[in-house]
Amino acid sequence: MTQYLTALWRNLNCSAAGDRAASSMAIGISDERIAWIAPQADLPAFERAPEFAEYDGAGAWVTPGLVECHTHLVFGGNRADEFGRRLAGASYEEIARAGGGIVSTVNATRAASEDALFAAAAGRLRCLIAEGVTAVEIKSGYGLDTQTEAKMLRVARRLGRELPVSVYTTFLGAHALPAEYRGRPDEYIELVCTDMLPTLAEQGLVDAVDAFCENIAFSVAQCERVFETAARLGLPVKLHAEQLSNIGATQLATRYGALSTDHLEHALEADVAAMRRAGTVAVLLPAAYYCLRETQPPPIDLFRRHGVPMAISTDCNPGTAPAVSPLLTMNMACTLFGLSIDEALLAYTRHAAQALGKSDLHGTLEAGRYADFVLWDVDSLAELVCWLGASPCRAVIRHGRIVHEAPGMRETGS
Ligand code: DI6
Ligand code: FE
Repeated sequence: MTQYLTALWRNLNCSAAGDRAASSMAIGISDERIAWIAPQADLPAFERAPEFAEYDGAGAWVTPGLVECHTHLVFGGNRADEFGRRLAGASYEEIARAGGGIVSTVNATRAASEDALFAAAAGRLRCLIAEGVTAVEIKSGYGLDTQTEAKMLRVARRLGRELPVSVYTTFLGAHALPAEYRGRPDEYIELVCTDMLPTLAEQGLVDAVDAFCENIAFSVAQCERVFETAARLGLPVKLHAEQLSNIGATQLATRYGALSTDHLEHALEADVAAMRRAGTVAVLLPAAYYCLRETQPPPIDLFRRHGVPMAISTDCNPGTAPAVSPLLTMNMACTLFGLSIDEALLAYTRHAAQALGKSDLHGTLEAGRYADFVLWDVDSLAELVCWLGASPCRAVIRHGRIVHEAPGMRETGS
């Protein structure tokens, strides 16, 4: 077995998320994957092999690499002015109906060059990586025409090539109605289904399909047309559902076997039961809830009772969640929604990978998964969640290589 080793990580208090047994473990890596996880006491036999490098984790805690399963990371401009308007009393809906909100980001995104979009998104993505993210989902949805949606998705793909993170793309053409289709939402949906989605899928730019099913966005019938198109193209679906009201979004998504439904503040028990039957993950986005000062949290107890896995993500976007901190977002999920520490850690690893349909690659420390993990300078995993504004991240390892190191990291050669 040792001839396959390229690196050995030892002195780790190894704990899969949710597993509180803190014993010293070592992780063997081969071909970018975890080859084995063994007690440190078993190491001497391996250590004699000449061909592997060794890295001393010096008692750090290790978790799987964090998985961001819901972001709108690529966009032009920013909407800091809306923050001020909301503080002065305007609601998200009012701002959206007055031509602000998503549509103003659409204008900025259409005007931005591909390089400018890349540079701005790369800065945000580096913040995520520095807090332990090794896989991220990135949605389109600020182009709302075929050309700009393609531009956004190409930028997302380029981020995955040039930064040390796995990128999964989601087409969100049905995010908002572009100004040129005002009063003609069905015609816009027709464009999405007959031109945009098939063209972008053909170009290999789409891993999954999302829509915004809400009174201020698209109806159940309109989202269903998008899902029918996705199904015809063999693409998995997910849905922005029950964020501001309940118009039957989750019921639609589960009929199409959605990977996830996201937000869910207004989900009812029948929705949660349908999610359980369909194997749909509940993606919680507490930063958006916080920024919009919502008052109705998602029904966490129903998810627990029905055994629906919960994931958490930043929802990083310029309007409702200008958030690039997974750790702060976990804290919000615990403080605002009442998740336990173990639930929050599982939500950012195993369940987030499940929400992307990528459990075979990400989200757990197991032989065969990518060697994606994070070393944390903490005494217990609770510390990951309890601090506000500090990152105890010591090192991020992706595909078996160190891709981010915090100052003070001690590396030993073999
Ligand atoms: N729900 C959200 O959380 C984001 N999009 C959506 O459909 C918000 C996007 C924005 O305000 O720019
Ligand atoms: Fe979103």
